[in-house]
Amino acid sequence: LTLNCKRCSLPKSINFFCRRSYNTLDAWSNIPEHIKAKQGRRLFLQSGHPLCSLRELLQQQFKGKPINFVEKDSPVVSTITNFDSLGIPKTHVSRSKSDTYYVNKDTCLRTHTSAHQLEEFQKLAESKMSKKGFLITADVYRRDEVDASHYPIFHQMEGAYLWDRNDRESILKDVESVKLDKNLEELVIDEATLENHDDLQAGYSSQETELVSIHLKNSLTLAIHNLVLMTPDTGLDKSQVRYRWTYDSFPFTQPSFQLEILWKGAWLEILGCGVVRENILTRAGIQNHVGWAFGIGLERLAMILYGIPDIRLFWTTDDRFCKQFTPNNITTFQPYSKYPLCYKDISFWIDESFTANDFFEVIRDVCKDLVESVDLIDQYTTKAGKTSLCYRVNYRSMEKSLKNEDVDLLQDNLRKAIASSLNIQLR
Ligand code: FA5
Ligand code: MG
Repeated sequence: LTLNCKRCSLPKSINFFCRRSYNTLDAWSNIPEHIKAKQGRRLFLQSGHPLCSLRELLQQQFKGKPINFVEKDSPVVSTITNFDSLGIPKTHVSRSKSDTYYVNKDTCLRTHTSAHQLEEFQKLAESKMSKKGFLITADVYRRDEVDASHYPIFHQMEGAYLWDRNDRESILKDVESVKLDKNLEELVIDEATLENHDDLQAGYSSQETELVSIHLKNSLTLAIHNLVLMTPDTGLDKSQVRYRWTYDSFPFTQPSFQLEILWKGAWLEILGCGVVRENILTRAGIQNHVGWAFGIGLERLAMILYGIPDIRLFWTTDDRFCKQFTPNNITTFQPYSKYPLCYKDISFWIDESFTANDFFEVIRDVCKDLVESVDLIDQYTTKAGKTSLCYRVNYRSMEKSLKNEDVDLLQDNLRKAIASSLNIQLR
């Protein structure tokens, strides 16, 4: 027997949105039904699901290190936890209502696993640094575009590792232990070698920063390449795999990097990372340490390793997907027939209040997972200054062939929903 909450009708065990303290809705509240409906799926803990296997396999890469392995439950966090604890400025775009799901003004759904950095660093301090790092896995939430590699709920694994600054020997030893062999080195393009880069933190020397950065990049390249080597020969073309490191920027690391993998002829971003800012360690009660942190997008990596072509598939309950994988194994996704694509265009006049993410959100709410992607195909502004947009909505089910009348009805409902909920004028 599952007890359902009277207010939101979700099972009580997972109705994270209805706890007493979150009851006050306000002008910031913007969590749609399609997000609530997915609470409790916990894909990264479902044995056999590719996201669960990938979590296990990545964790295995770091076994043997003195670190904590953590899985987070409720995605509801305060804005202090999600943003302020990481020094994210009050004006940062990621805080806007068009990018983040808010329960209310002070409470949101975590937008990244970095939200838990501070509390996990605090645990290291409490362990008197007998633990030197952590790996956190959790579901994270973002209002984002609609295409094959973006989904409003996805999963991240956050890792961190620290060294005592006075123990240079162990830093050097660890750096030595993650050296890449010649074959692997040839697959890596490193555009972020710090040579012409003076973006250092005041408290750390360039040598120290360089050692930590090398250890960070090599550890991640090795961990991911080990998984690439586990993929069956029938799947990923291993001779075509390329890794590319470039600079990135995060308020909580400096310098910061990102890793991309060449996939289907294009670079796909897999993770962001960098040297942890000293003030975050200080805030956690850690002194005289230096180290790195990263955040991997698990879906992106799973798509490459398992050959999963569309991010929506992770959420399907179709047995043809779920039953083809076995726990802690990487096998190549066997597509069941691909159903026909049907597209419809939608045009409207906008004013300055329009944000594309609001439009995408209505699409996700009305059409659920039946929309594969949405493309802006035309845009113009009249002499009088009125702007018109035309989007192409690509409909395709992962499970069945959509009938024309199904798509007409969806498009009709979509038109009605955007006309009533957005400040636009349909054309
Ligand atoms: C972050 O989220 C940082 N917190 C990562 C980090 C951690 C940096 C620790 C430094 C230290 P970013 O926004 O780039 O960074 O997201 C990380 C990864 O999540 C991306 O590289 C991508 O793989 C994945 N990702 C981002 N948005 C989506 C989405 N909408 N759908 C699926 N995966 C996504
Ligand atoms: Mg990024």
